[in-house]
Amino acid sequence: MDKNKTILVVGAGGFIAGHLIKRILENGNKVVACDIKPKEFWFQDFDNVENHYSMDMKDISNCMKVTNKVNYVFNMACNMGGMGFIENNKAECMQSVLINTNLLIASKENKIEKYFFSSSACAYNISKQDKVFIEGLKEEDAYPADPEDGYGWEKLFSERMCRHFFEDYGIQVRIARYHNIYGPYGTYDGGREKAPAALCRKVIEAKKKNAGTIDVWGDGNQTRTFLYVDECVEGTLRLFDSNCSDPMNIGSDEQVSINQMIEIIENISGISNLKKNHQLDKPKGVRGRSSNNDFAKKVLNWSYKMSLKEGLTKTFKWIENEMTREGSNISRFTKS
Ligand code: GDC
Repeated sequence: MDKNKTILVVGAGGFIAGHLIKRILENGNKVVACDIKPKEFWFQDFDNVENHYSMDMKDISNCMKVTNKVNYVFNMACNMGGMGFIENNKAECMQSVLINTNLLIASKENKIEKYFFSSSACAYNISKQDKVFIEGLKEEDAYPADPEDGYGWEKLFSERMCRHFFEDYGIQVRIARYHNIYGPYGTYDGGREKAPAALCRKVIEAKKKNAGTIDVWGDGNQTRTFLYVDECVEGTLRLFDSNCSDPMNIGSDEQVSINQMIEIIENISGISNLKKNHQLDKPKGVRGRSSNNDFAKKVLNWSYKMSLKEGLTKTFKWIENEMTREGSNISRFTKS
């Protein structure tokens, strides 16, 4: 990444964006950061950044203001969460389309050089994910369109909007489809947390209370691939530097069932044989999901390196520390 470029990160108070800003600052770039959340709810907050707290990017005048003085835009902003959130807040999720639309229009007006959009594996056709073990999803498997209801439709539509801004106006776009990114400085409680953080928290709570049982959504046989956040940032920056304007998977191919992931977390925690209370009425999402990473390997000459066990160990330690830390502000991680 050219050090002389000034970079706008939208959704800067969020999980992935916080890690991204850290890397961009290490590279020596100037950063402008904004988020709808007030200061106290940002996961990471860096001093040497022009921060805009409580700034709603659904409002085009805000988009115009912050794109005015930057070269590159990273749109990491959306109203989102794990299955517990996106299955019950479809209208909320779909309104994120305003962020991407207004930011693209403002980027065009202010002649932004390159625009990144953070899409999701939820953009994939759900009928291709109805078995426990599936072949990794290739980029073309998003069509014919039948994505996750609400959240996935917004992501697929916004991807397409990027494509047309590229085709019609020549804006350089880069689009990543993230596959369940996890790690420290992310939500682990309050309703928006995804499975890795939620299950770390539940195991930590069970250990603390000597409970012996944890609640698990679904039968636990559903599968996913998970990617550690540092790997995600690396893949994102490589994609950004590439010439690829098509959507690209940024994920791992270490496909595990939720039950297998719990076993890994139990090992990390030092306890074993927790009983699982499988809650079949809770949000489950697709039955099986896995990322095919051939396109990223070919175009970026890149693949993830960190095993799920290693990534979960780091995540577990961070969550455990947050849960036991004096003065830990749990609400920081739960605010919408
Ligand atoms: O929430 P999530 O990580 O989202 O859930 C994965 C699986 O883990 C689901 O089948 C869920 O039922 C199961 N699960 C079991 N127990 C729990 O306590 C729990 N909490 C949670 N959250 N899940 C539990 C996600 C989207 C994201 C993002 C990624 C991209 O879908 O929610 O917004 O876009 O996909 O890959 P998941 O993987 O279905």
